[in-house]
Amino acid sequence: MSNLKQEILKLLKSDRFISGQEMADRLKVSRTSVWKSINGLKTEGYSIESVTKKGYHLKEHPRYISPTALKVLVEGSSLFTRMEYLETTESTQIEAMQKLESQEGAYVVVALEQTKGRGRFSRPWASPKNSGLYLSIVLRPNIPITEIIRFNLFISLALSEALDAAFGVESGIKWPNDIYIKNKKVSGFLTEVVSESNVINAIICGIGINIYKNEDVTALGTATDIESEIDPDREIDLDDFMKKLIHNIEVYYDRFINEPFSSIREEWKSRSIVFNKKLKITETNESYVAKVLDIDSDGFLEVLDEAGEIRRVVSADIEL
Ligand code: BT5
Repeated sequence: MSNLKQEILKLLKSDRFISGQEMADRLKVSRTSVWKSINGLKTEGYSIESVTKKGYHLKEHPRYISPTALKVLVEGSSLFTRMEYLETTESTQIEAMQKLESQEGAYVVVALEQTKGRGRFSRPWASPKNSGLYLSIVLRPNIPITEIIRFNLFISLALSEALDAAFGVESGIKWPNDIYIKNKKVSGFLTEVVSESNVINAIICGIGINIYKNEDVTALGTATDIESEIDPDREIDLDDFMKKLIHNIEVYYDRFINEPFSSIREEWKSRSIVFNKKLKITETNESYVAKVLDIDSDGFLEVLDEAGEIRRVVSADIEL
């Protein structure tokens, strides 16, 4: 049998109240083992209450993702073979890259804190302890490196939809790699690639999501977090969000491998927040103001600049 804590967590999540005896009977273990596992889950942050004559129940969700929850996710995953859990690290991107040789297949590295979290172009990503989710996913698609733009489009949809489903918010995609709620950035991702002869060996996609309010993040002025945006009557359940995110990544990764961008283009456009606005666009050495007209079948933006010229934008920063 898999780890007892995982099985007990599953039972606690499926029933409103469940007695220690019932858990012991269902899992064919002693009540002492059940009790020890419950204590283990409490140490991981689960608030488990025992009510006389009713049994145990999950009172509050932990403010951070737990190692046991990750193990439950790997068990049910059709894609990921391992999920590594770290209390703290410089960057999950670095951790994920260091494991490329020793770890086969697709895997995930999750941290509760990053001391040197980074965004694109080595910009910093504020990653305070127990305030956000910081993870890197490793995938090995074996396709031409030029496909990476399309990958970002599929992943942004997976992320935005998971946020909305788990937290009841209305997030939007800011091309190429940001997720916004009401004009503020709640999440960003960074896609790095290891390739040989223009074929991808591995994609290392790092995702950062602001969950709880934190001064380091609020101080940026352009950022928000789920706690500030969620309906106050609704609970933040990180295990549920991770489950939905991993599921969406599995679904959209499969679609990315098998389908063209056109199959998600309308869905993607309906979530995009860059269309028909005048925005400042910064490409490598040039900044200009332009209106975003459309996104083509390759995932490049078509923009109309102030001189009336239509440009095709491959990689850029966009200011709203
Ligand atoms: C990104 O870069 O948005 C990609 C962020 C990826 C972070 C994840 S966390 C797990 C994994 N491990 C890592 O080390 N990184 C990945 P970019 O588009 O370059 O945005 C960076 C800019 O966003 C910064 O220059 C700040 O202005 C702003 N920023 C920094 N921290 C932020 C935060 N927590 N929330 C919102 N905005 C932030």
